[in-house]
Amino acid sequence: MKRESSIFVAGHRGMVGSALVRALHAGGFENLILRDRSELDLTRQADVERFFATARPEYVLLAAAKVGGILANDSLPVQFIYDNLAIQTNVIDAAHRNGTRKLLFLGSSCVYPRLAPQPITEASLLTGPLEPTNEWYALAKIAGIKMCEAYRRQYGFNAISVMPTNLYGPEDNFDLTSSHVLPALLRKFHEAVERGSPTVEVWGSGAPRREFLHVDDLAAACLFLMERLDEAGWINVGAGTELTIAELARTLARVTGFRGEIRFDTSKPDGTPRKLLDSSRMRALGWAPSISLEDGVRSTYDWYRSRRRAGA
Ligand code: GFB
Repeated sequence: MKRESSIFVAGHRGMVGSALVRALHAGGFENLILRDRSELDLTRQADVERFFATARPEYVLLAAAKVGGILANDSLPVQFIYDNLAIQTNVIDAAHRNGTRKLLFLGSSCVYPRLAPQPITEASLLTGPLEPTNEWYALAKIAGIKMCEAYRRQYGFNAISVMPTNLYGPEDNFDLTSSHVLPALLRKFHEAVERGSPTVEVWGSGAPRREFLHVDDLAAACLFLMERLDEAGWINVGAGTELTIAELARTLARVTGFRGEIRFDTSKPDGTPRKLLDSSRMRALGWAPSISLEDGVRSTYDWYRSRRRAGA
């Protein structure tokens, strides 16, 4: 991508999209095309076609998606499969037909089988049953990966797919019913300290293991891949380390200053027992994350508190 290239960041108001915009601005890319949902509904095919025919972006970063934590995934199967299939189908096809030079599609580590050997290599895709709590989302994302492959194979369209591990950072969703675990627990501990509550409830057994990557590291990885990767397939982007949900809870309690009791609510689902990506392909290309979990959590907590102070 050149500094003056036109780049459409789909989903620029979300956590990943806004991190991509920050990284692009920092890299001197100023010709960004951004549309919020009121201007362009990406689930409407005719609207997407009209937009692409006029804007004709040279590059597309497809970060628009219906996303959420374990409970949202489990309770809104239609939104997770329909919205994601519609958004990615419309955008990938319109990009191809309107002269886009390269498109980056964002998948998720939950595309891999529930019991994939750990760490999970790219070759694990479609080798076993999915985790039931997020299979609707996973199926849509698998279809997105395969669409990128199909457009490359049939039309030579330069579409690449990136599989990030569990992400966190500024602009994350802190709503307790739809968020992922890290923002949910930051908020629960923060509010417990504020209210002087003696206990905080953590869903599940605390035993599942997860890998967390700061979204600014993912954004840097995406821009790196826009320069370095032009081939079929999909590539994992992870931090390389994992911890249990109980360990994560203790880390977040420390950062927020919560000294009370952490209780595990085993009536809530655990989800996949373990999800650690093998990111050796990324490492071999020369990319590595730079934000430790401790630093990333502290800066995300600072962001969350300033948001609250601003009344957002
Ligand atoms: O982050 P999370 O919702 O998603 O949950 P997944 C991770 C683990 O944290 C699960 C536990 O074992 C949860 O039971 N957990 C503990 C909590 N307390 C909480 C809480 O207060 N809120 C939440 N949300 N979890 C997601 C998929 O799976 O992974 C998405 O649902 C996406 O589709 C994402 O792929 C990367 O890691 O289980």
